[in-house]
Amino acid sequence: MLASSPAHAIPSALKHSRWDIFCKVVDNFGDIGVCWRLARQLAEEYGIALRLWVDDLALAERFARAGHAHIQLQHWTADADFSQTADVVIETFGCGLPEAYQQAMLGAQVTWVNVDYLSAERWVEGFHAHPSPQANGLIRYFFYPGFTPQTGGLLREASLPAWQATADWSAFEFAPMLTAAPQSLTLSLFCYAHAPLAALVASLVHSPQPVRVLVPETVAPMLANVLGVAALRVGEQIQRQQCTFLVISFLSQADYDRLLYLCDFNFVRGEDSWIRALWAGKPMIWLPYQQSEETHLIKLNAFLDHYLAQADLPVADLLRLAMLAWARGEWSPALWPSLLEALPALASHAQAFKSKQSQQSDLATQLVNFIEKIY
Ligand code: TRH
Repeated sequence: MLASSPAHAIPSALKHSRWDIFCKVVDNFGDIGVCWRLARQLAEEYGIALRLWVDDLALAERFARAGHAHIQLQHWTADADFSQTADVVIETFGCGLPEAYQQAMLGAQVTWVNVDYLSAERWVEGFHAHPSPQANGLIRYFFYPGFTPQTGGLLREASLPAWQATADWSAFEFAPMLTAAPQSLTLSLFCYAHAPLAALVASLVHSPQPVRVLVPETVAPMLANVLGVAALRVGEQIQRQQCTFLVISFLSQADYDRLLYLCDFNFVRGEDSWIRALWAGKPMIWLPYQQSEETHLIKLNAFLDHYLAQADLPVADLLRLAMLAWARGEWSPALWPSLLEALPALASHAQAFKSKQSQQSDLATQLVNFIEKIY
């Protein structure tokens, strides 16, 4: 079943294929954030009409908002009807497929691909695009996102350059507050509870240049804690010397993408906002999702090796120092003034990385081409 006027010609073999995506929300927003973004791109660029099965339907509806003509949200519950399989099923982050669905697959011709977590680690290249025969006879393929040609690429919509060319703050409800202090740098702050937020806040309060920090409402409780106030509501502004904090509502994915692009500096986390900050082409600090045995630091160093490969040494040293400090909870007061002083060099590095990484075929395109081959 095809959606109308797709941007790409879907391979003829897949022309009438029906697709299912399965998403299990572990925590936070990234599982559904990545799945919703992938589903939107497949629908809008390839005209694929698909069902997105999600266990946390309420969270999915928060992303889907008014919904999407070619994406049917399905509530993944134990007693859901899995008798009608799709032709292509995309499992995400190794969430597994319902037993009943797999049983139904045995009697049908279904292509099963697991799109896993993003990592810059080298081992990903050895596992990408390999089949994994299952005990029940089904074949599951592993598809690993990544930064190199030997991986499945990164999510990047074809419309990115076009919407970035026209992006501005006017549509944001808090826009008037931004025009009030045009000389301030605008930062976005999306982090986890384990971030050394008190240390960062202290360095921003004493910033050599005035800064304004846009704080998503989900991060506001952490900031309230650091500032010693009971609570912070959406729309609330708090000034501490050189720094003005502004609490903003949870935005649509498209608006949050635009915000990252319009900010001067972004603190991001997890997986989806990490990549969106890279496509924003602005200086950024990434906080990986915390894992046991410091696996997240291995992931961070692997990313830094890739992100800084072409960077001038001072830029590379400073960004590695800052991102490791942020991830280790060791943010020192000198870091923010150093980042501020190096901002022009950080900005040109971010732009250079964005244009180089944009040459890689995007994940959805590689996924469609891969599925055409194994279909
Ligand atoms: O929310 P996260 O921490 O999600 C995490 C990661 O995905 C991590 O890899 C995974 O293991 C864990 O979940 C279970 O960070 P992430 O990946 O950036 O996802 C946030 C999503 O929320 C992303 O799609 C952007 C979106 N978002 C909005 O749509 N509006 C907003 O206002 C904000 C702040 C985020």
